[in-house]
Amino acid sequence: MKFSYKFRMIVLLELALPIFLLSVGLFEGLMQTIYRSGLIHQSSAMGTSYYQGLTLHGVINAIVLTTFFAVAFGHLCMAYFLQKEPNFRLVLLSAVLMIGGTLMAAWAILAGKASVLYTFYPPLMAHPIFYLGAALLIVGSWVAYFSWIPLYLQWRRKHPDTNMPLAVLGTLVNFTVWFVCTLAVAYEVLVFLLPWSLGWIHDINIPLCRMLFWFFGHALVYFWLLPSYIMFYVMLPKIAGGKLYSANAARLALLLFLLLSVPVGVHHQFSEPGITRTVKWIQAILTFGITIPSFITAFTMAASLEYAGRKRGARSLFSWMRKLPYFDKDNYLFGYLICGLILFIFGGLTGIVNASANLSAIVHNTAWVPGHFHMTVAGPVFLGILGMSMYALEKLTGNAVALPRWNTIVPYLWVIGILFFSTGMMLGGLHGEPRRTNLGLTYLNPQHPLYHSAWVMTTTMAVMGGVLMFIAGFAYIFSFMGTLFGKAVAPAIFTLPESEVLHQESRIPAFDNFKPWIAAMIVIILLAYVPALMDVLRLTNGNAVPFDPANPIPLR
Ligand code: HAS
Repeated sequence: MKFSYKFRMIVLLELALPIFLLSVGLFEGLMQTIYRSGLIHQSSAMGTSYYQGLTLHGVINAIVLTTFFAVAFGHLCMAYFLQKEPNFRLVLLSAVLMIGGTLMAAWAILAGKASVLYTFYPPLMAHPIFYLGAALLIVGSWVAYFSWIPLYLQWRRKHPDTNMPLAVLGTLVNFTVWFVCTLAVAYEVLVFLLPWSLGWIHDINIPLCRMLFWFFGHALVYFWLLPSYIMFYVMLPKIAGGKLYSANAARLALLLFLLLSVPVGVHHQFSEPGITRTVKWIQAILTFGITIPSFITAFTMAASLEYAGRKRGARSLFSWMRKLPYFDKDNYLFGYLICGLILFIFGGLTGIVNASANLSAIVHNTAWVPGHFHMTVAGPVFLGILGMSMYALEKLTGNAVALPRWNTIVPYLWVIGILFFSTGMMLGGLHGEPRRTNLGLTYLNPQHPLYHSAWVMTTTMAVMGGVLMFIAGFAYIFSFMGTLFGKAVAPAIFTLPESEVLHQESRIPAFDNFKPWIAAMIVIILLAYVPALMDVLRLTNGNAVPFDPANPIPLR
């Protein structure tokens, strides 16, 4: 499909700006592993403090990159599969709000006025511009969502009896979850954090703010994940050389995320005293429920990949794994997606450990948790973003991929890096190593009375992983920028790979209609969150004073 010049330019900007910022995000990630391993014993390096760097790392990599990509990929999926571009004014407004918001938040963090990490929990307090910037980024992404709804409705009127394309279903599910969950964080920011940071109110209920954050925060992880699930279901079987094993399974998996992505946020608050055990138990059960769509995905993808391997000549039980096109530089997207899937096996299993309230008591707030989430958000999510950003860049510009061999090995190098990093972090976590702590100042400083030799090996593994990830990340950025500024070798005709389905399945109308799922979503959210909110309002109160993370003295 040939997109208009202005639409292409906006999408390219939304892909390239966060990849440019990623250079800072990756560097700060490497610095985290260096501080933690005790290679340096400083509270700041190169003009950036530990918590400022951790905030830059989390906000750029986990909020800015993911949101920009979800919007850009959403534009591409909706326009390509519905064969019509969204309203350009809305596309432009969305981009302006997101870029403006990002610049505002970046200023506050770089000026050292918002070292509050990506979760911006009170009592850590940021400059009002940080909260406003975050709010604008979110509102910008809503505008993109609103620009797709009329496109879908027009298409639906013309095709009342045809299943909507899978990528459209996934995109709309994702942004519906996003819209619902961001309402809570918008409320937290506008009603509590912003007035508190402006000095208009002094009392703020910390557990309530945390609950509003996690209402958003766990659904956020599926907002990160679903673009990759769209790539797995719609594109991976085709580029592997096979077919999608079951489209109905894919539809069911995507729709289940509507039901269960939001009402599980309390699993981040299992240690919170102001929430009763019944509420925690209900949300733990729902958390086990949210693994079901991922198990469906695991089986559907394994079956689809096995089919592809057998078509490529595999005969014995497991030989299909060897036949897949791992190092084909003209089919590099396969490498990014398969590496993401492989990491997600471990990311998913460690998530199931966290979901159990009693095991969470062992791992909560230890290095285990970043070990888990680097195999999810820095696994299928990040690799899907890198692979698809390169693919879209190539197709939107017609440019040849620069440094194609580097681009092909990036995901494999990244996987090795993550395996070192996450294994080190998780082993350390099981031995009590705290997360979000500059260990080099105390526990990994041999001169300090708190020196803890048991964490030397685990943090050394993590820093080795950090170095490999840094090299892989920069190899990608060079390849991406080389492609962006390279010469066109083909016309800019945009296509996305679309897998055929292996079995002819009958159409299930409920899998092609959002209404019953959205109704069920609202009911489950109310059942899960009304008792949780009642607990937190009954058992906690306000009066918290603000803090800076590096200083135990209250700010005012
Ligand atoms: Fe999580 C904490 C539970 C998934 C991200 N999680 C976090 C945090 C982040 C995060 C960022 O219950 C930290 C937040 C903070 O800063 O405090 N998580 C889960 C569960 C799942 C899960 C049950 N998490 C994710 C995903 C994330 C993510 C996805 C990002 C994208 N998580 C938790 C809990 C905590 C938590 C607690 C709080 C911990 C605490 O105490 O603080 C599930 O959704 C996972 C289901 C996944 C599976 C895996 C399916 C496998 C697939 C691959 C198949 C591979 C094939 C390849 C077919 C069941 C699909 C085969 C081919 C070959 C060639 C071999």
